[in-house]
Parts: sequence; C-alpha cells; structure tokens
Amino acid sequence: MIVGVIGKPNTGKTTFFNAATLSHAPVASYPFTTINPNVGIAYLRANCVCKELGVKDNPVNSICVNNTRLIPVELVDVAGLVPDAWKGRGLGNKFLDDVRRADALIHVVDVSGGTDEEGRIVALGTHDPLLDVHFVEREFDLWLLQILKRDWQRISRTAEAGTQKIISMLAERLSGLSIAEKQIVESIDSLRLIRDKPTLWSEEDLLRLCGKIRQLSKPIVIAANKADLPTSAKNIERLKAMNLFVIPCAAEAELLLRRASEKSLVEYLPGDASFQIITPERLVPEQKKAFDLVNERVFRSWGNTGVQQAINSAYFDLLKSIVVYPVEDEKKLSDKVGHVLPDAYVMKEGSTAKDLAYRIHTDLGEGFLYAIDAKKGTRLSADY
Ligand SMILES: Nc1nc2c(ncn2[C@@H]2O[C@H](COP(=O)(O)OP(=O)(O)OP(=O)(O)O)[C@@H](O)[C@H]2O)c(=O)[nH]1
Ligand SMILES: [Mg+2]
Repeated sequence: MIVGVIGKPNTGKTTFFNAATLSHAPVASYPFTTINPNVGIAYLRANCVCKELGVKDNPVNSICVNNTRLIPVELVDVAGLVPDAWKGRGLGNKFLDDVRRADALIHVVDVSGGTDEEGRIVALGTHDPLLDVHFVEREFDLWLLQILKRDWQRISRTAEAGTQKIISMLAERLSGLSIAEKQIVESIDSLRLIRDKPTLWSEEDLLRLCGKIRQLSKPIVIAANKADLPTSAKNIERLKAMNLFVIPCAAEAELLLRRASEKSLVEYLPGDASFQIITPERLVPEQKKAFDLVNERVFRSWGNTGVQQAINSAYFDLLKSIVVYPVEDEKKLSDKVGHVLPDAYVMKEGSTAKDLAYRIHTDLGEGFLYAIDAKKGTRLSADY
C-alpha cells in the first residue's frame, strides 16, 4: 500500500514528507518547489504485541521503541496542484500521474489561510482553506473523467452489444491507477447506473461515477497544516464541521523535533504528545526559543504535531489496515535464527491466513496447509 501527499503548492507537503521520512527534499516558500515526486519510507506507529506477550523482541523489518512498533510504509510527495490542472495548467497532469498508484491520500491543506489557490503568499487568514478541499477532489474527478471519456463511445457500445462487460472494460481503462474492480462495481451500483445500458449514462453520471470511484479507491485524510499560526484554529473548527477526517498538523514542528532527536538533542518518538530536551546546556538561545514555541503553539494547542497521526489515520481509518506479526516458531515467537517477533506486516483488514502466507513468500502461499494462532496455539484455516 502506498500513501500520496497531495495539495495545492506551498502548503507544506514536502515539509510533511521530510519530517515523516527524515529526508532532505527541497522546501521553499514559493509554489512549485517540488516538480518530480519524492518517494520515501515513513513509519506507521502501533502498540507492539511484545508487551501483551511479555517478551523482549529483536525486530528485523521494523523498529520497537518502548513497546511501540514503527513499521515502514511507502510515502510519495508530489508537485502542487492548481485549479484546472486536469486540463494541463501548472504542472498539470503530472501531479495526477505521480499519485496514480496511491491507495490513500493525505491532503496537506494550509489552514492558516496565508496562501491563495495557486499557493502564492497572501496575508494570513485571507484565503479560505475550505475551498482547497473541494478543488482538489474536483481536479481528481475531472482527471478520471478525462481518462474514461477518451474511449467512452466505443466502450459503452461494445458493452451494450454484449461483447465484453462494462465492468471489465472500465477496469482495463483505469488499470495502473490502483483501482480495484470491486470498487468500480460498488460505484456503479451505488449510483444505480444500469450496467447493461452504459450508452444511456450522461456526462453528469460519468462525473459522479468518477467521484465515487475516487472516494473508494483514493480516500483522503486532511492534514490541516500550519496549525501553529494564529489564524489556523478557526479554520480547523470549520473543516472539522465538514464531516471529513481532519488532523491538525504542524509539519515544520515535527521536522524540527525529528532532526533534533536524530542529533540526540531531544527525546521524542513521532506521534508523542510531548518531548524532552536531553541536554539543555547544549542549546543555543535560538534553539531554546524554537522548542518553547513548539510547546506553546503546537503541543499545548493541539496535543501533538499531527504528522504521525495523519499517517496512522491514512492506514488505519482509511485503508482499514491491521498489523500482523508472523513468526516461524510459534513457541519461541521467532524466526529461524531466533529473532523474536522479527516482522510486522501491514495488511488490509479482511486479509486471510493464506494472504499472509503469500505476502511472506509465494512458496508458502502455494504450499499452504494451515496457520497457527500463536497466542492461543490453535490451527487456522486458509480463509481465516
Ligand atoms: N508556519 C508553518 N509553516 C510551514 C509548516 N510546514 C511548512 N511550512 C512552510 O511552508 C512553505 C512551503 O513548504 P513546502 O514543504 O516546500 O511546501 P510544498 O507544499 O511542498 O510546496 P510545493 O512543492 O511548491 O508545492 C515553507 O516556507 C515551509 O517552511 C508548518 O507546519 N507551519
Ligand atoms: Mg514540495
């Protein structure tokens, strides 16, 4: 599973990405700093099962810090999106092409209202960030519509002639966009479009269909960024009233803490509700002031920086992921060389024991007999 970081220019997408992946991609206070996508490894934060099982683990594919498991996941930061990008404005379709493989999206919104719809700096509080939420969804839908319409006459006629089913043709048209056939089926049925009569579907129907497919295949969590600025609180309340997943976020603060933690200046695990300065005597006055500001404007106001929370929300709320800890030896809870709880895998809710076997190795999936629930010691069938 891949999560994409999207939004109009200059909202802090790359700052968010750098904080989450500890990368050094260029950040600047003008639009279109990012042109080519940045791909990196972020971490999902979960309570590690080591505590419940009362064992000391030696993770291999992930990290365990004080009973918290950090599991690597892929994150993609892309170019900013401007109105009419689907027609090629700004960097146009490039943005959309770069997130086509994403399974969920983190929409980084500048909630301070300090950047206009194209990402240019304006007086704080003068742009309405609610507009940004809608326009990004619309760009996506229009982009999908453009792809569908390219061949619509032929597709709809062929389907009606009965040569090939509409579902499989649409799936083919949208292939490579990480859209599952069952999401297409669900979208068509939920809009009550008649499958056998696609020539009767209007342009309006097709646009609604694209919207539905987008909601199912690229669900969005809003990272309400720049929450540290004075004009942000009011807008965050308004966004929350819209019935969306909204996470107040301060990407710059998270980046400061992650870098400081790398240098052992502070003790801080991404997602924590506070941080501790390890060596106050090593801080110069500017650093001390920066940490004080983070405490005051981020932790005291919002409880955390929101970066980890947005990533967790994308995986757990949107993608309904679960964390699985496969082991080879169910008694020792280890792999064959004795690492206890070596791996943590992120899988979709509803995955089966056999899916897990395939995920570990194709041979294991093909030769699957049964799995064992290591907690209970009971055998589990392939479809458990
Ligand atoms: N106050 C505040 N500023 C932030 C925060 N996060 C990012 N910024 C600033 O926002 C500006 C844009 O940051 P980028 O990360 O380059 O934004 P982007 O969305 O990747 O921009 P493009 O690549 O041009 O689309 C920079 O000046 C950052 O310092 C934040 O949490 N708070
Ligand atoms: Mg950028």
